[in-house]
Amino acid sequence: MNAITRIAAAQASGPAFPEARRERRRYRTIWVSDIHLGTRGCNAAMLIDFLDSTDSETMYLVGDIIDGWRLKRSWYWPSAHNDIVWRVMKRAKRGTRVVFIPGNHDEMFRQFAGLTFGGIEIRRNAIHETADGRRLMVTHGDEFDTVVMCHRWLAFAGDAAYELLMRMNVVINTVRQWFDLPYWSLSKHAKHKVKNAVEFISRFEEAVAHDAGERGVDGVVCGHIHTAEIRQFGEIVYYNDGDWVEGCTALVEHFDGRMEVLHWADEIAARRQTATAMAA
Ligand SMILES: [Mn+2]
Repeated sequence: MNAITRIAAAQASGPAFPEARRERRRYRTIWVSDIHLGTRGCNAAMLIDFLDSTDSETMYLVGDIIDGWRLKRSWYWPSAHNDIVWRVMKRAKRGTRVVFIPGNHDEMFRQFAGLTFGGIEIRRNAIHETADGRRLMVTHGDEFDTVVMCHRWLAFAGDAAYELLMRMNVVINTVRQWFDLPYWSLSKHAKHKVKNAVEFISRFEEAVAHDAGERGVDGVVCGHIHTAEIRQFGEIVYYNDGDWVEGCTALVEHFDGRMEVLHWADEIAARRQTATAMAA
């Protein structure tokens, strides 16, 4: 049985963790990507918290949602990962327009571009129109690896050192949780110290924005490099929604067209502080 069939079959059982009954913040649009379900690095609990705290008219899944590469090597599918798929499908059933743009790690879904499954539209790319009338190209971004010649992200992400970093990130945050400390991304901090990584990120952003300019859109939303950002390049705005392996971020559009990156670890920490203050 292949990954898609196995994941679909697992949906019949419903969620292991029931949805939290808290008031949800409403946005016009939500973008998330690079969740990497099927890997130990995925911060599933934090994403579940995000999904149970927010709602939107439209939700874009901007690729690398399910890590097919890793699942092919060995099957890893804990109930929390299943719950994320269940929650996304539930959103579609409740009326959110859900658009899935597969990335390089879930490229097995690219063959279904143009089709709709369980209310989820699968597209190769999309054009999103904001409330203030701007047209944004939505794409995963892996095709720009080859444009950025100096240092391929793939080479960096597939690196043994990077994998080790990801594992250490999980261990550190498990220990931090025991001591009730907020989430802290080791890899995110390490990456900013590596000159090659910083240079790659900056060149990638430039290449994506340049391409958007050629296509005549006002901006571009992508993922892939696990670095959330809102950056202006001349007339073009570059948006990256980040990831749920390192940064745990989402990009949102408010009802007036204003865009914002949400750092969910900070949101959880703020909520806890409020709860502690109210208890005192
Ligand atoms: Mn990718």
